[in-house]
Amino acid sequence: MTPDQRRGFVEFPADVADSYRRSGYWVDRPLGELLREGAARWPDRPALLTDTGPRTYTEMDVAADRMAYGFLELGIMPGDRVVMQLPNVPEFSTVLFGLLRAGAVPVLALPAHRRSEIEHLAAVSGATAYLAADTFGGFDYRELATAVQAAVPTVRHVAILGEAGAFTDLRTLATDGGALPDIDPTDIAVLLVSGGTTGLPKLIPRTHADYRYNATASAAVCGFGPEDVYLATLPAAHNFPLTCPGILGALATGGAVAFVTDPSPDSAFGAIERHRVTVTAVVPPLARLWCAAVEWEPHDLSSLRLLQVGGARLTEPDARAVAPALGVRLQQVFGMAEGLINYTRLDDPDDIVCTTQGRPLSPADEVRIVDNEGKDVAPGAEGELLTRGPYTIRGYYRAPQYNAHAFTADGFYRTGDIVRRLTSGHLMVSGRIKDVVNRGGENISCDELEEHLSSHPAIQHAAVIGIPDAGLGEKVCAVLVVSGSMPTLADIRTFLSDRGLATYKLPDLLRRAEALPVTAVGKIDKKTLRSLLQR
Ligand code: OOB
Repeated sequence: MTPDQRRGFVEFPADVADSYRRSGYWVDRPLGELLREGAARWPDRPALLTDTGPRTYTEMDVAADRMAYGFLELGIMPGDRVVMQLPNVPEFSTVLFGLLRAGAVPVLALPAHRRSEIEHLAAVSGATAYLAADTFGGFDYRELATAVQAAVPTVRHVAILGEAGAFTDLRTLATDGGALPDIDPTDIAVLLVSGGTTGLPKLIPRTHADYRYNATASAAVCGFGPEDVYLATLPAAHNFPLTCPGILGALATGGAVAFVTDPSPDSAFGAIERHRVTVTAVVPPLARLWCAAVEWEPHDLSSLRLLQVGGARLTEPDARAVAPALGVRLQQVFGMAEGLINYTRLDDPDDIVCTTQGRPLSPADEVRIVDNEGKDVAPGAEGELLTRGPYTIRGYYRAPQYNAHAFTADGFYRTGDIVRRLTSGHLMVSGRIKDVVNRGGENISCDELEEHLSSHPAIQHAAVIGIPDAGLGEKVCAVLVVSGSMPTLADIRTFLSDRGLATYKLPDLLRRAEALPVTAVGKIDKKTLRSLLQR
């Protein structure tokens, strides 16, 4: 790791790292080698399925190397952070592997992120480059690139997939080269973006060793093998479709990967049929939509063996509907970009699969369930989930103050999720104590949104809360104390978009209040606020 990359990175303690290595959880090979090992084992098998035909493991491996040489030639140095913001296109995988092999650290931004988030991610990571598609979903990322470069001077390079205009064309970068840098598996491989609880999104440093284990152990639990075809339905930059087992899990086990940019039944069912997809992952609202859509979308889904659902709580009725509607096995996944992933197992009884959110991936995952005072609760009782293990971070990147309360002194991550544990080890998620709204699997930091709202000239105080919603689980409600006339929802949404906020974070509902209830210590009392609104 370069000294610049190391700054603000909380490493695993040396003795713990040694024990993970000795137990075989960590192997001393970098993440970018997964594909090279795949090419050695399954040279002619398809690795990537695209609308213009398949690419074999060998072809992808060569493409990844050429991409890596191209990045180095452009001036991206080993250790550099690179904000990568691509939609679910086949190039996602070659760009990712190219960066990994060049020793650069992709900062995996979601396509939905806008100026506010991207500038923040680039600034905190000290990124030297920004990679994006020209346009996607009606949004022009070249304009965003211009704004990011103007605001964050470290961003020296911009490469664009598609019509690059004044920027470097990502497609013409690939080139032949001599040597690639050596990579230490304990270095940061990728920086994931957290849903965040306070302020702007946090960066989650995942090392080569831990992230590789995340992918391979997940692939084993999900029974991945060379016959599998994984469809990236959710945004590929998210931990769930990327590595749980996702794209990386499929490529680690000889399977093939396909991408869709649009998760609607119309588009995704077509892709499942065309590519004979066996596994994919969705969030609960999408699972429910897919179950309904089999009535009107006449596609052959018979290849699908496993539907993973996670990111937000799946209700029991929705869980029970999956197998009969889609003819697949359901798997509930309760995970987090910070690390810990819980899966229901393929051989779990149906009742467990439909009523729990799974159990930890690794025998080395440590789970504690604690009360308000941090004491372990009685077996089976509810409490906050704390966790530590071979693929759970020990700290957010460059966030020492935040880390001081997000982690315990002995390195457990405070998830902010309220769970209870069955004797089988399966967890049931019953709530959360962190101040986020989970809108259909997208976590939105209330704090971040409140800060933006407070900068509106008419708004004196703002509180953001989640309102239960049958479709999305929760909707974003902004409660405003205003001077003068109340702005409309459309006004507020435009105001926030103009500030560069991602669309999924915009409020769905507005409520006016004369004052906000406060707790004894003077914090906004969201519990009271929620009950006032639901009356
Ligand atoms: C996944 O990761 P993140 O980082 O976007 O969000 C994590 C948070 C969890 O702490 C929890 O609050 C919530 O999202 N969550 C769930 C859940 N899965 C995630 N809440 C209830 N039930 C579930 N099944 O969302 C993520 C990462 C990897 C795999 C799957 C999901």
